Amino acid sequence: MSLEPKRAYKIVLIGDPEVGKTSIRRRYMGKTFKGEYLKTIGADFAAQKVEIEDEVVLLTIWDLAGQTIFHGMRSSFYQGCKSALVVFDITNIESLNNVEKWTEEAVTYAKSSLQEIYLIGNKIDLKKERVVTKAQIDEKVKQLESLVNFPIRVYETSALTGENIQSLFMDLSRRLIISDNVKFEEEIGTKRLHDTKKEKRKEEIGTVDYKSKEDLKEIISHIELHIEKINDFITLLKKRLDRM
Ligand SMILES: Nc1nc2c(ncn2[C@@H]2O[C@H](COP(=O)(O)OP(=O)(O)OP(=O)(O)O)[C@@H](O)[C@H]2O)c(=O)[nH]1
Ligand SMILES: [Mg+2]
Repeated sequence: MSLEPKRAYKIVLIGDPEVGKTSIRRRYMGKTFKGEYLKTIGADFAAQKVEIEDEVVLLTIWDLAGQTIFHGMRSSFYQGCKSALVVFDITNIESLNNVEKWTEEAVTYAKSSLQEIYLIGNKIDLKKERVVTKAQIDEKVKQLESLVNFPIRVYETSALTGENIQSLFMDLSRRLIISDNVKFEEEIGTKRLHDTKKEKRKEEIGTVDYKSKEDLKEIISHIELHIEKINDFITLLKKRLDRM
């Protein structure tokens, strides 16, 4: 397997100040956890190679400043972003209340490039201080799903212990790769259908004589062959769907 990444995906970490966006990114990059809070100025960036599904891809992870003062400059960082990780702190209900605002910001500025949104409840190591319930998270997911056209995936993490950080980024990368592959197959499928149409048109304009029984049989087997190809393609897409 070549170790050179063939594709790159841009990901943004967003959410209220102090929820742990920078800490999640640092933990994923294998850096040590920092207990003191150092607010992000504007945005931070890191790139990480990921080997998954027999492919190597490059994740570029943008960790945007949560402070209101940086709102104006944040918008330009969403361009081309495929996944948005909307982070809240499970010990701070206000940070969950604000996730809609963050989701709207991502949808507005990332536009059509955005393919998926993850809702991340961070700081799960602080069990005794937890105030956000699972029911409140489920309720929030429903609200977010009414804002966007794709399902919201939920993860609970700890940047302190590292719990669920690797699995989150692996899941996210795998979904991006699969969705890219399906798009590619759909393009091939469209081309095949287009070719079938062209063949049919040729027959209609008289390159095949319909009069004899043999000719008619040949046309039928010709069309059946195409139907077979289309059915194979449908089966392939259904398999992909089952794995999503
Ligand atoms: N206990 C615990 N503390 C955490 C966790 N993640 C982050 N923190 C702490 O929370 C504080 C804020 O973390 P940051 O990662 O800087 O927060 P941020 O979301 O990047 O903040 P801004 O850059 O201002 O938007 C720091 O003191 C971290 O040590 C976690 O999972 N558990
Ligand atoms: Mg930060």
